[in-house]
Amino acid sequence: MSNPQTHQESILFKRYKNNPVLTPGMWPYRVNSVFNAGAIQFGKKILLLVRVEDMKGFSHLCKAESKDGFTNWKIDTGPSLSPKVGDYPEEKYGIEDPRIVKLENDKRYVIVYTSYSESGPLVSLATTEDFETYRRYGAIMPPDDKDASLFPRMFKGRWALLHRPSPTSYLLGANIWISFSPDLKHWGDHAILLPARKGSWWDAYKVGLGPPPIETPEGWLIIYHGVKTTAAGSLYRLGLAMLDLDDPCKVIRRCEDWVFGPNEYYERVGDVPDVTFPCGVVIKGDELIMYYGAADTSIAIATASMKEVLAYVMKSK
Ligand code: BMA
Repeated sequence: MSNPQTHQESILFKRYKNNPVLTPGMWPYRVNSVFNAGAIQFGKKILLLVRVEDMKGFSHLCKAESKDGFTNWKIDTGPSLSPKVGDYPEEKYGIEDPRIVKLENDKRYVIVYTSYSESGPLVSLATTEDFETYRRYGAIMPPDDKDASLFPRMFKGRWALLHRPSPTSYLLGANIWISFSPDLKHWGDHAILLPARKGSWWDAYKVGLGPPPIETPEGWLIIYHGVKTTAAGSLYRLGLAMLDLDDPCKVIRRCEDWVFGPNEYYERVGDVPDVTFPCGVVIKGDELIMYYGAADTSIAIATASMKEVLAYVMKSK
């Protein structure tokens, strides 16, 4: 039977023909699922820090590298970054959903990830230069908070972080916030940046950042997920926004329509059905390569032309 939703396919993003590219069966050790990977160009390779859920249900991060970013993945033979509960008790139930940025004029890569603490999910930060050894900064936002990424450079002498605190009441909306820090450790000047819409919108009541902000001539391109709650469960789809290049507190565009969502079998069926959840992109020339978790089970790729994406975003309101 052909997929009844195929006519709703986005024109901007195209799925890679051999999706999904990374599946639990490919792992060198026994795992439940592999999804929501951070991505970065590292030397000549594309490096993913993959969220791996073990057979207990806890997540850690595992490195996978590929020369072309699509094929021949070399996967670490064990966990690359595991919860370190003795020193960081907030990592008790695992670490999840990393977003990686390379700092400008700096050797460091910053990884912002979700730690699953006894009091719920929160935001943690670590740095690395080589993806072998990591320096942890610990919890930088208290629970409940997730879907966070740093910007790769400072604004007026301060680092900026996007993240998504969750309010106690669903109807108040889980919105994307921005916060600032002089040292990556102490954060303040918290403000709502991109609120969830309300009512029947595709991104009503819950939104969260996808990959790190992407620097473009038009501004910081934001790919975010919106969650629509239905009688049958949640639908995780993607939308686009643009922030001012010099002042990321200013949202200059926000598209109305979602641009990518669950459609193929591997996105619709899995541990959590109907989820497309990117945590990383790599830009090569005009090609935007987006790595997304599919149904919280495997990792897939969709590509887009940066030129087309920018034209689409800038012609919206
Ligand atoms: C979100 C996050 C993601 C997950 C998604 C769908 O809240 O926890 O890690 O992919 O739910 O289950």
